[in-house]
Amino acid sequence: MITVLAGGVGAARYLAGQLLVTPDTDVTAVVNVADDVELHGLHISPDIDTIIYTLSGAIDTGRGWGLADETWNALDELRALGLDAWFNLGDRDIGTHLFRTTLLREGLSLSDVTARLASARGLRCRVLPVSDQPIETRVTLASGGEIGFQEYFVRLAHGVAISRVRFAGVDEAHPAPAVLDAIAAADVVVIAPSNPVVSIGPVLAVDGVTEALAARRERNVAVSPIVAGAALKGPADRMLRELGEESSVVGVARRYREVIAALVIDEADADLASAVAATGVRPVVAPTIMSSPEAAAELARRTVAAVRP
Ligand code: FO1
Repeated sequence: MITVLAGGVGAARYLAGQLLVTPDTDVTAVVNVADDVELHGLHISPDIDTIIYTLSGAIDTGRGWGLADETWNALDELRALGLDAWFNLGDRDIGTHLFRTTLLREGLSLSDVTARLASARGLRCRVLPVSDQPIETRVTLASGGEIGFQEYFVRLAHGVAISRVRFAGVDEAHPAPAVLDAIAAADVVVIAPSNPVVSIGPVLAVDGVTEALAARRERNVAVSPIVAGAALKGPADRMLRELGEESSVVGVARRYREVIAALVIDEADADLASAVAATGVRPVVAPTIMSSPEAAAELARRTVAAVRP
């Protein structure tokens, strides 16, 4: 089994590649839930939905989130009624959030709801929230004040400097059922090329996850989301720098070195391979830009091969 620790868009692309080279039923995604947000009475789980929509082919490929062929009537009505609807929810996407919110209110766990969403969209791989308890990424702005992740990422378009990130609720959160077993039983655990701070960070922060990974470090590998010092999408590079870390493959290796034996870095960073090795993590140089499904499949094949027993 291949277990993939995942955030949003980058992880979804990687997982789509993994499913081209591994039987679906042999793949488990353990997904960040700290991007989740309650808006307009709806429980929204962006990273879970991005993965399920991408793997089922329903994703809007231009945006990388939400559903294709969307309409925005409900949101237009909200705005016409005077609500500041800054988080764009398409009419079909709202169906997903109504489904999730209804079942959660009936007492189902986030894991159960996610399993039903995944199977309803025909997925045969497992999609596990890292925890069924609420965890919320809170971002402190360098200019002062603390806001929720989606306010930072969407309402402010992550165009502001931050000074701190914390995961509210993580101390009370437990790994969701099957998560620790999905880590222990995996032939290989892959940390997908997601934002190390706010996508993978919350996953590693859940009680028992880092320990479970460290216990089998030799069979764990990460794919750097940073190429030539920059993130391919989103604010990962700036967040690392603003938090005083290095926005490079070396900075990523330092973050993950307790839980991975190898880090896949792009050919653009081949000159940093020895600096990565100096952190105690084995560098694996390979093309990491997933410009096509075939490129993602080849990346997944080489990533797993880097530590496959
Ligand atoms: N990202 C945006 O940049 N703007 C949006 O309006 C937006 C709405 C949205 C709605 C549902 C959903 O599942 C994701 C959405 N995202 C949006 C992406 C979301 O902010 C993710 O958390 C990021 O992609 C980071 O993982």
